[in-house]
Amino acid sequence: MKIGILGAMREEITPILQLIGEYETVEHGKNIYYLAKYSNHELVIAYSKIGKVFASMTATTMIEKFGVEAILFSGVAGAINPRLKIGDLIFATKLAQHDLDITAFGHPYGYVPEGAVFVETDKRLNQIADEVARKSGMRIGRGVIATGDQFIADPERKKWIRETFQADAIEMEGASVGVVCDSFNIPFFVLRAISDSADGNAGEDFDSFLDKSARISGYFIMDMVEAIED
Ligand code: OS5
Repeated sequence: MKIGILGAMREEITPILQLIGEYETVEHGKNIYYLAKYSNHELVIAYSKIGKVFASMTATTMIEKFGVEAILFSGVAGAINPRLKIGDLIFATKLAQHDLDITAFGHPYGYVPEGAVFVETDKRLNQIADEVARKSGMRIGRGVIATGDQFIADPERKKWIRETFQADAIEMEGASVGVVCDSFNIPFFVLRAISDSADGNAGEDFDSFLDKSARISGYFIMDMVEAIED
């Protein structure tokens, strides 16, 4: 199978590239795509740069130019659910764009006509994640992830996102990748390891835990790649 592995920041794909060791590179649209073989699969790996626009573009390129048949997102997130602690893994069952607002027209937050508030991830990939976690004795959570072009470091905004979308974690790319994959009927999976709690300490925590949490997510994604059948 041809699988796309996407991160937003370079740090989010570095552990994956280190594990793979050998790859070719192709530059396209100011991104580098790393092509490799791993466990009977062809992989296309890239970091998009931060935010929904860059992530949408890279996901679209993976599908339209490189022909990937599934996309796995690997990276870090802020915790919204107080039960999530730094280093914990969570995958999205569904995602919403918390910064999408045409409520002036009577629509709910996160909704635009011909879209939907939530985009759902692939049930089979989510099941594989649960199986991989069970076999390796790791803990993994599942829940709602909210996406927006904002780094959340404000308890009031965090509370609003939790109450409006029942979100468990926050990041800046997942829902946009989901909208692209849903449009092209490509199964997708979003995994995040917690780097901060989206509060007043978020900036400092993020800087301290980015590398460690990115490694936790990246290693788990590669265990999943091994568990995916052709
Ligand atoms: O990709 C962005 C979203 N990521 C998940 C995340 C998150 N999202 C929203 N709110 C939170 N509390 C979150 N916690 C984790 C992480 C990432 C956040 S934006 C981080 C930007 C950090 C940075 N800015 N400049 N540099 C790093 C240095 C630099 C310079 C040149 C090239 C590359 C980096």
